[in-house]
Amino acid sequence: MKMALRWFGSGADSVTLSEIRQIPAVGGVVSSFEDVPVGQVVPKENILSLKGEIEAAGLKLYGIESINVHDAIKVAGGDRDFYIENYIRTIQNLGKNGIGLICYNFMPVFDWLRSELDHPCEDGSFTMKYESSKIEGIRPEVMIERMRSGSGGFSLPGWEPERLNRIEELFDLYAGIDGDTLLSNLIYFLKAIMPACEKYGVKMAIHPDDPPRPVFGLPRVIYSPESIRRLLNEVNDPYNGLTFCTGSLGAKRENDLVKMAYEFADRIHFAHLRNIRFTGEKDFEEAAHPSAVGDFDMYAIAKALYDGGFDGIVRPDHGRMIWGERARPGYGLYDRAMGACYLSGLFEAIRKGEKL
Ligand code: DNO
Repeated sequence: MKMALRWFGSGADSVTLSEIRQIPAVGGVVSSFEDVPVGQVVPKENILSLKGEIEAAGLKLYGIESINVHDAIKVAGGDRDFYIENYIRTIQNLGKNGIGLICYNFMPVFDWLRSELDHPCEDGSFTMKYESSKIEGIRPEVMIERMRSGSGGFSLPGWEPERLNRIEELFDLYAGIDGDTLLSNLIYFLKAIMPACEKYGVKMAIHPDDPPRPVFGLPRVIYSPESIRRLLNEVNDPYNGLTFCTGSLGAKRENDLVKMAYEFADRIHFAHLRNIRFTGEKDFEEAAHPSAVGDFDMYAIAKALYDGGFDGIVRPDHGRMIWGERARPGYGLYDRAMGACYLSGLFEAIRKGEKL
């Protein structure tokens, strides 16, 4: 197990590499190429410069989160093979330069969604909230209108804001794409890239859908043990793996995170370990990492990963804003640093406990 922090890159992150370097137990980061548009090949030069900057700070670049997948691939557009070819060239450039992990998602139109980013908590910290009534069941036209007028009720922290200008076009693209079609488009993509992943040693780790159910009429593809099992079996290659995001999968109460961690451990290449506190059947607030303050048993999840043979990268996930920090939603320094230490402690205890 290697402990990482997500770092968006100089200029794109309020947290610096030298701050990350001071967190005990964190040996590296996962990072991204925010200046390379989705669908384009990530040039070798960008990879070398990112890697060089991170290594100069005494850290390692453990992987890329994310190399986003172009919509043409997700909807099987006429030019999907062109974009798949570009993705393969990116895999080649990464692998040849020693980067062996890509986290990506196959969510239509949006990345993760929350209804509130800055909710004041009793203890003086601020956290993110998800209220299903503000997101699920809302018709796309209503949602688009609310987004444009800023009267939201929801926020898009993981999204490129310029996509708002093309939002109708994006929704039109996905009209008629149901869950099965989306899954077969994902399988087509994975089968096409697997030879390159094997050749260049790059593991693919799909991030589950967040929230794990349809939003604004858009289908989902990775949200339950059955859907994960199906994908892993359809493309039964060790390079086709999972980002085990406890907060995303665990927001569906039926998902037994401990069982899932154990069952999929050998195909989990990357783990996002965070905790949430349910405030309703589908509603939740993002909690700090320890089991004591949320609804997940983080020890049992870490133990299931360990016992199942997981040996990938772990990172703390969304942190609250504490001690007056202002940062990208979920991605400040302090709460994530505490999360990294807590999670490292769990893994150390589990590892050493075996020998006593
Ligand atoms: C949220 C993140 C996601 C994730 C992407 C992967 O905090 O986990 O934005 O990076 O879905 O493509």
